[in-house]
Amino acid sequence: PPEIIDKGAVLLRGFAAASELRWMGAVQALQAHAAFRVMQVPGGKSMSVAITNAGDWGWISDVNGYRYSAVDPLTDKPWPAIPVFLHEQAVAAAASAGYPGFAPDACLINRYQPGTRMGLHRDQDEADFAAPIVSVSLGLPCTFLWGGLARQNPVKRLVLTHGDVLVWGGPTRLVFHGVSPLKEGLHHLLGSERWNLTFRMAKRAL
Ligand code: MD3
Ligand code: FE
Repeated sequence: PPEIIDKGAVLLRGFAAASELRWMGAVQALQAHAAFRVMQVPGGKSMSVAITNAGDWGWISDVNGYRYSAVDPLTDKPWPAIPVFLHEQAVAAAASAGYPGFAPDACLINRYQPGTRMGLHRDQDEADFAAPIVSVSLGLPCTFLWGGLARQNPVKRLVLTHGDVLVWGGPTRLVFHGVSPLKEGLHHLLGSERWNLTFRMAKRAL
């Protein structure tokens, strides 16, 4: 049964597990066209995780800031399309969490290795905050950090495991969130990695 984890935020445990091989095969194929890479952030440091994208828009970062780009800065070519099956699954997950009409035009893929993390941030580069974000976890488990609408609010912890799908929208769409450093481990399909895919409506309106 869907778990409500915050106002508007729904956790579908294991939603993607039944088709895990299709998810992983799709990501393998995508990264042959748009490689995982570590991006710089404003201030000159680098992100901890490696990322790539699929879709009409890809989220990128450099010393000048964060934005969505239609082309991969490594190749100057468009990002690969979001595979049809993944797009359908993301739309179905959103609908079952109470968000009909989800039409993602961007899929950001994060690759975690042991010790890598994602600091507290909010996703605010999208055009329409009425649209939810659908997040799919594959591989090693992680501790997801979920705070409030202000950075100083207390943070709760939630373990996300292989196949879990989190749909985050509504009044808590702009909460601060992050991921604790990945612990060493061995997943039977992904080895020592965790992959996270987030489907977004970057430029489109709900
Ligand atoms: C809550 N990714 O890519 S997924 C990100 O596991 C990101 O790689 C994390 O935060 C990861 O931006 C967390 C869960 C998630 C995704 C988007 C959200 C939670 C969210 C957007 C708003 C609020
Ligand atoms: Fe985020």
